[in-house]
Formats: sequence, structure tokens, C-alpha cells
Amino acid sequence: MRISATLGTPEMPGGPAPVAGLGTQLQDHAIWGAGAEASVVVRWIEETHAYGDGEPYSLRRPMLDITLADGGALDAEVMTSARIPPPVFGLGLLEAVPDDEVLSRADPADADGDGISGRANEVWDAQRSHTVLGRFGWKANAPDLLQQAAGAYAQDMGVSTPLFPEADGGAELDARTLAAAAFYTRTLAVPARAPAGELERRGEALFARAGCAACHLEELRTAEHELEALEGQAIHPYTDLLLHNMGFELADGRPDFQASGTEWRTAPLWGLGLTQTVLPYSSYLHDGRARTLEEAVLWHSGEAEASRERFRTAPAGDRAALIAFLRSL
Ligand SMILES: [Ca+2]
Ligand SMILES: [Ca+2]
Repeated sequence: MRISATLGTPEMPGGPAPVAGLGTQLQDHAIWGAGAEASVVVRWIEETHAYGDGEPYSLRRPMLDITLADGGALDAEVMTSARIPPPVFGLGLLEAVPDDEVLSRADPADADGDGISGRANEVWDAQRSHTVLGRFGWKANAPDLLQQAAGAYAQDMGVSTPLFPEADGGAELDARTLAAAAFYTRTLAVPARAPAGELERRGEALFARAGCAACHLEELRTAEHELEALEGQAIHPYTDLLLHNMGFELADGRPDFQASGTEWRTAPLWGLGLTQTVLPYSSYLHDGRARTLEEAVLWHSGEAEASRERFRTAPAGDRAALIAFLRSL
């Protein structure tokens, strides 16, 4: 697992200010000829809890020990938030869901009183130079796949593009190559769902009964799109693409455009069962703290606290069914 600390947010209007000399992302690796900005050592703090039936479980959270290249420490007021990379399939379908469909489910003041709010992030669109709906990234801080790809080139790989150029306006990568990279993530298909048996179907019913589907929406629809293959489909990503307060335990305390320090975008669940098949050492949640799907569920709090408690206090057989359902996605 590779963790990079994110400092502030992209250097864009409405996003937090970058850190002088370090920017918006802390690079603990560097391209040829450059030096890493810092070394980051992850320590895990582990706590034991118990299910309703007394069975113990353990949750761990990362503590980052950051030493800057000059041997110094970060200023105390710098906000940091660790990240693991999210899966990259099915993204074109999520991009093809119209803004109206996403916004129709927002309920920022919880007007219907069901305990679930759901807020849209409004982020800076570097291509159009105005604010738009954010939908990609752990806090929905990227508006589209072209900008997410350009951001990854800039921050993760140190490669400049026409969207995020060098200080003198030049770019190492041309617009056509950047567009091709974005096209790849746009068209990478969602893995086929595993056949669901009785256990998985029971888990699906429990998922609905526990209220998980209030945010992890089973179905969204795509609209018109320049790529015909993405148009007019009912898709099953299990996300509403909105921000939700997930409580203080999971909070990173670092706002990102409209997303507060306790808010996270509902993570899509499709393909979840294959995560550790593709990468056996991979883990879940924004900083990779959850080693298993059970742990990922048990970290839910805030708006999801009642749902998490239904899982935590359920009989072991029901918990296993719900996890089997998640693995089948
Ligand atoms: Ca940096
Ligand atoms: Ca509501």
C-alpha cells in the first residue's frame, strides 16, 4: 500500500490554499532527477471493540510520521489527509449520470427527516474556469475524468499537461495523450457481478433493511453522452455521488471545496468483491484503514450510524450474509 499525504487541495478557487513549497500533495517519491519532498512512516493505532453478541473485532487507524526532506516537520496548522487510490473502472458511466439526477437526491438540510442529508460538492473546473458539480475522488473534488487524469499526472507522477502546465506554460504531455488516458478510464468496464445465491440474496435484503441503500443507491441512469456505449443505461454502482457526514471517527478534518472535514462521497460498491483478488494486499476506505469489508462497514458513523449499529448488533449469520452480498457485487 502506498499512502501519500494530501495537503490543502488543488490550487483552485474555492479549494484550500496550497502549502508553500509543498503544494497540495506531499510527494514521498520523486521522478528521476528530483528529490522526494518528505518521508512518510505509517503507524497503525489499533482498538478492540465488540459486536452485539460479544464477538470482538479490531479497528486500526493510521498515524503519519512526516519528516520533510530538510529534516524538519510540517507546521502544526497544516491539514493532512492520507489517501489510497480508488478503483478506476466504471468511471465513464458515473460521468454520464446527469447532474440533475445527482442533485435530485441531495437533501442538505434533511428536509424529509430520515437522518440522511446528502450534499453536492461544488468544485473548480480548470478547463471551463467556473464552479461545477464534483463527482470523482474520495470527497468528490474532481469534476470529470479529464481533470482527474491531469491531476494524477501532475500530482502522482510529476508530469505536466496542457490542463496543469509548467510555470512557463509548457507541458510534457500533449492534449491528445491526456485525452487518450482519460478515454481509457472512461471506458474501462465494470466487472461482471458474481452469481447471487440464497446467502447473497438474504444479504441484499439485509442491506436494504439496514438503510445502507439510502446512500449506496442501487441504480442510477446515464443520459446522452459523446460515447454511445455509455448512453441511456441503468447502472448499479451503489452510490449517490453525494457527500455525507460520516462522523468524527472517520473524519480527516480537512475540508475540500464544499466537503467538510467529516464528509465523504458515498463510495461506489460495484466490483467490491474483486478488490482483493486484483490486489491481494489492498484495503478499503480513503486511507486504507479497513483490512476487510466488515471493518469498512464498522467505521461508518454520522449519518450511517444507525445502519452500522444494525450490522454490529445483527446475528453473526446475518452479518455474514450482508458481507457475502457485498462480495458478490
Ligand atoms: Ca508537493
Ligand atoms: Ca434526508
